[in-house]
Amino acid sequence: MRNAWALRIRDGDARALARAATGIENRDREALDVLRELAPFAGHARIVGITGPPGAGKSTLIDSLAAAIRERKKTVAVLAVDPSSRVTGGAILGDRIRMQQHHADPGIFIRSMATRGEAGGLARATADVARLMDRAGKDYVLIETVGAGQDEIDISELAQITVVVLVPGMGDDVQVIKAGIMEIASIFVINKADQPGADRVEQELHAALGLASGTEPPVIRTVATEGSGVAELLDAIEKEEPEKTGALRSCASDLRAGVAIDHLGIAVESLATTIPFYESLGLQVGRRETVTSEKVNVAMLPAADARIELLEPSAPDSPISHFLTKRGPGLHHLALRVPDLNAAVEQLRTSGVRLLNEPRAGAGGHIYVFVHPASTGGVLLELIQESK
Ligand SMILES: Nc1nc2c(ncn2[C@@H]2O[C@H](COP(=O)(O)OP(=O)(O)OP(=O)(O)O)[C@@H](O)[C@H]2O)c(=O)[nH]1
Ligand SMILES: [Mg+2]
Repeated sequence: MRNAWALRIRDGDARALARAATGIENRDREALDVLRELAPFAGHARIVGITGPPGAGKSTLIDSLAAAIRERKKTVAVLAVDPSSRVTGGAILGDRIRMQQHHADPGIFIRSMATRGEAGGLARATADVARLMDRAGKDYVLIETVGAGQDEIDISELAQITVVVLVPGMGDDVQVIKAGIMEIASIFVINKADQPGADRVEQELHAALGLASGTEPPVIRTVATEGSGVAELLDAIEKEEPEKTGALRSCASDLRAGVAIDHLGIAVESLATTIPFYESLGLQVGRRETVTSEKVNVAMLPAADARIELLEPSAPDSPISHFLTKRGPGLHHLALRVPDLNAAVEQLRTSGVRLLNEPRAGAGGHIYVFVHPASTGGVLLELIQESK
């Protein structure tokens, strides 16, 4: 590590860490470089999302949980996410006051994050700050978000373990929540168990879970204001097998450094009938070729920095013929250009992602690898080494 700022963070300098977090929220180049510099340390922390309806006691619970973590001599970062839609000032202020008792403790890092205006900006900043905390060496990263409907940030995308907080009096709301966040819960908490109706909500929950298949996640009752049940919650979190995908996501920011869309591959029955449509939009065929090894005729139509790649089978046993038979014409693959293909491949492998081939040279001599659609949201993904 050559970056002095990054070195200070690894030395446990809390101010250097806080400054990096702010820089990352502001998409400051130097701070993002620090994040990349720390990449070798990725994957240490347990990233725990705490989600649930407004006022469920998430902040109070996190406060107690942080204290319990510190008692076990572990370090923790707390990120509270406040989408602009619900920033009244009160929530963040309340959290600050509550958290003040921890402020003297360098083992706890606390940050409230509000939206930066840009769509998806909060999610991205939160993810990167969480990665920073992981790479800085924190043992736990706790992220508070409001779930159920207000999906400014999809916590399950980021967290390895997702704790869904329910409260008495939710009644049929449990059924409603089921549609959204039931699936992502690794652990359920019934907070405010000191209030009437805890039994009822637990029954509703079990009924809802009973309808779903698979093993039931643990259900833990807490009274966050008194800290009861919190040790059990921490035990459950420690026992959970962190999702593998989390590790991949913790690296996404490095991959993103220079990632660009290279092209979109579209499988077509006939180039001759498809090309005129794209030409009518003002695109022009830049290159045509037949790739004999893949049995495909290719037409490349440059569009700004990327290209549209039309793929027509050149033989009945072409992979594109199979695709057309199975799925019909349409998006065949997405190709992304990455700055360091070998590093990307290594990270994907460590994360258990399915690669379809060893990196190899394709048309035009570029090196590429295919990633199975199961890992990418359903589309075949081609990763291409950016030419130096
Ligand atoms: N009786 C009781 N009250 C609780 C409990 N946990 C939290 N509260 C209270 O519930 C209120 C809301 O708590 P918060 O921790 O701010 O809830 P939150 O889910 O973080 O709220 P938002 O961030 O605004 O969505 C506060 O007045 C807490 O003191 C509990 O276990 N029992
Ligand atoms: Mg809160």
